[in-house]
Amino acid sequence: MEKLIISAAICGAEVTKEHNPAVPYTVEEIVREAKSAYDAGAAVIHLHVREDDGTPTQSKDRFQVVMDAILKECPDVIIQPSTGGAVGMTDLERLQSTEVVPTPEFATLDCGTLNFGGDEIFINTDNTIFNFAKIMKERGIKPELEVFDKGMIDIAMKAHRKGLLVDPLHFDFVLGVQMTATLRDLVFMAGSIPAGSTWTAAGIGRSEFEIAAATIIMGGHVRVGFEDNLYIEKGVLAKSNGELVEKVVKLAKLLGRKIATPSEAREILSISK
Ligand code: KMH
Ligand code: ZN
Repeated sequence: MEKLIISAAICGAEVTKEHNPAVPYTVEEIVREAKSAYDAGAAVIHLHVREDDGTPTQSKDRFQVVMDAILKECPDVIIQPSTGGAVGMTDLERLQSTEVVPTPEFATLDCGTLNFGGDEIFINTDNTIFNFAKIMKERGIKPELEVFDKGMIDIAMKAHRKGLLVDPLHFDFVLGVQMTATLRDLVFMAGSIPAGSTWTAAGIGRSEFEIAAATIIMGGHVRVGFEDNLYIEKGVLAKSNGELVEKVVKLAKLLGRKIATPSEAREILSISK
């Protein structure tokens, strides 16, 4: 089976130090978490950035500083900036993370609007999605198609029919926000994407490692990290993103899957550096 790409969503925009004191805010803290994940076996860092007080930001300058600092410590890692940002940000704010130099090789593209808990709605209209896809295509950025339910796969395929996405596609199934995170959901999502596509799955909260184990067996790729889950096991906070990645590496070893280096991940994802 293809080697396993581990993505680490190290920071997110919603979790705070009140949830887990190891959630990173400052540049130094974000670099510390990126390095712990990379050293443990992550090939991809899914990146959000914060102000020093923890406020999420999509500031181009902040992304530039953080990305430069991560690359000093993890020179070959694939950094995947978020274009989702935080609920309520404008499209222009969100797109700033794609304006850093050099242009990112990979970035998220959220493929639909969803309920984000309480009164929060994460808005991604068709025009937003098509515009983000067009800009990423023009800039040569590979989109990771973030799909929180099956309808979002269908919206991504609309963008594909418009010529806004380049094959092979790469999806990230984010399970446990809008749709549930059962094995049936995972099998349904994996069976709903075009042949030849690659996929990652992220199980939110307590489903993280169950979804990871199933994904390893099914031949997909795995995302873990504080953005998705703060616990290493029931009731025990993870000390670092590295600890979460280590657990996936152990699962992969048990299940007979080797871990992809960043350069192997680029090959699997058809990303040219
Ligand atoms: N923070 C969420 C509103 C992404 O990174 O593209 C959006 C999100 C998805 O995290
Ligand atoms: Zn994110």
